[in-house]
Amino acid sequence: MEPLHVGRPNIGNRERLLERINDILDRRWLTNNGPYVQELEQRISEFLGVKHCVAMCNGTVALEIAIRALGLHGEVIVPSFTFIATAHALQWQEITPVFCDVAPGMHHINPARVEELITPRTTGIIGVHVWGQACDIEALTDIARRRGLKLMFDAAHAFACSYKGRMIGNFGDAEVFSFHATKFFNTFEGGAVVTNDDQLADRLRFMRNFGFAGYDDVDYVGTNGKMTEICAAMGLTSLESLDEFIAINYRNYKAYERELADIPGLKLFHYDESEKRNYQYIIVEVDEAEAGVSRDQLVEFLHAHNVLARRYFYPGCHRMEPYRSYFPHAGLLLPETEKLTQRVMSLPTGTAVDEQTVHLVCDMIRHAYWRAEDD
Ligand code: T4K
Repeated sequence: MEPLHVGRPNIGNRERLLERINDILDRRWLTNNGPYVQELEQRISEFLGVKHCVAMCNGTVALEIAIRALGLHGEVIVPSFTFIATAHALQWQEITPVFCDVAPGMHHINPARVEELITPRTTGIIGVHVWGQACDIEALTDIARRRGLKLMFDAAHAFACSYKGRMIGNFGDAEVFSFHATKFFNTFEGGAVVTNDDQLADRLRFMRNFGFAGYDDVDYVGTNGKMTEICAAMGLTSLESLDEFIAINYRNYKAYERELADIPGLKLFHYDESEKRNYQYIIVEVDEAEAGVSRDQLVEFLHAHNVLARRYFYPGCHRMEPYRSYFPHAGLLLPETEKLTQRVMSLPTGTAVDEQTVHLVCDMIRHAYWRAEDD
C-alpha cells in the first residue's frame, strides 16, 4: 500500500486554480496586497460574518502579529495541549506562555484552571479550538472581562465551524486561522487574523507590511506577514469546494464511527453535530487497560503497514524545548494533559481517503489487537 498520510491536502477544481494562476502571471502582480488577496479577504469576511479578515503568509506569523497588535506582554495563559506554534508565537516575542491543563476527559483548556493561573503579569488568554471544536468561549470571555485581560483564539483547526450557531472568527478580541496545506481549507501556506475591531484590523494590516503607513512612512514595528497571490488563488479555489470537502470528511467520520464502535478501548472524538463542523480530524483515544494495546504500539503497527497515524499533540508543549527546561515540573500542574498525550492518535481522512480506505485502516487496527493478544 502507498503511504497513507494524515494531512493529505484537499484540492479543489484544478482548472479554476490554473486559470487564476494564469491571471496572476498576466497581471504581473504577484504579492503585496494584490487583487486575489483582497478578494479572498472579502469572501472570508462574508462567509464568517466578521468585519475584518487580514490574510497572512501562515498561521504562526498570523498568531505572532495578532499577539503583538493586541499588545500582549508578560505572561499569557495557553493550553499545553496544542501545536507548538501557539506557545512559540509568544516565546518568540519573549512573552511567557503559562500552560494550562485541559478539562478532565476533554481536549480543551479548562477555564476553572485558567483563573488560578492569573498573576499580576498576566495580560491575556489564548484559547485553542482543538480539532475544530470550540473551547469554552463563554467561560473564557467571562474571565477575560472580569480580570481585564485580552482574549484571543487559535482557531487554526476551526475554519467553517460554529459555536452556539455563530461562526468561529467572531469571538474574543481576535481569532487566528491556519490555511496550511494539511488544513481543511488550504492556501498551500497561509493564515488569517479575523476581528470585529476596526483599530486592531488597521494595526494588523500595518504590522503585516513592515509597519508601512505610506510609501516612505513607517508607524509600527512590523514584519513581512503578507500572503502571495498564488496562495490567495488556491484559497479562492478551495473556498468554492468547501461543501464538498465537508461532505467527504463527514462521510469518512461516520465510516470510522461505525467501524470503530465494536473495538474495545478505542474512543473516537465525537463532534457535536448541532454545530457547523469541518470534520477534518479523526481523533481516537486509546485506553490501554481496556484495549490490551497501547497507543504507541498501535501507532507503531500502523506505521509498519504504511498508515502514518500521528500522535498530535504528543508530548505536550510543556515537554518540548525551551519549555521543559524553563518549567521542568510543569507536568505536575497538567495531569489531564499528561494522560491525554499518552492516549491520542490522529487517523487519515480528507478528500484523498475513501470509505474503502477507512475500512482498511480499521481492519489494520483489529489486526494490531489480535497480534497483541497472541504475544
Ligand atoms: N496552531 C495550531 C493549533 C496548529 O495546529 C497549527 C498548525 C498552527 C497553529 C500553525 O499554523 P501554520 O503556521 O502551520 O499555518 C502539521 C502542519 O504543518 C501544521 O500546519 C499543523 N498545525 C500541524 C497540526 O500539523 P507536522 O509537523 O505534523 O507536518 P508534517 O510535515 O509532518 O505533515 C503532516 C502530514 O501531512 C504528513 O503525513 C505528510 C502530509 N502532507 C503534508 C504536506 C505539507 C502531505 O501529504 N502533503 C503536504 O503538502 O505539522
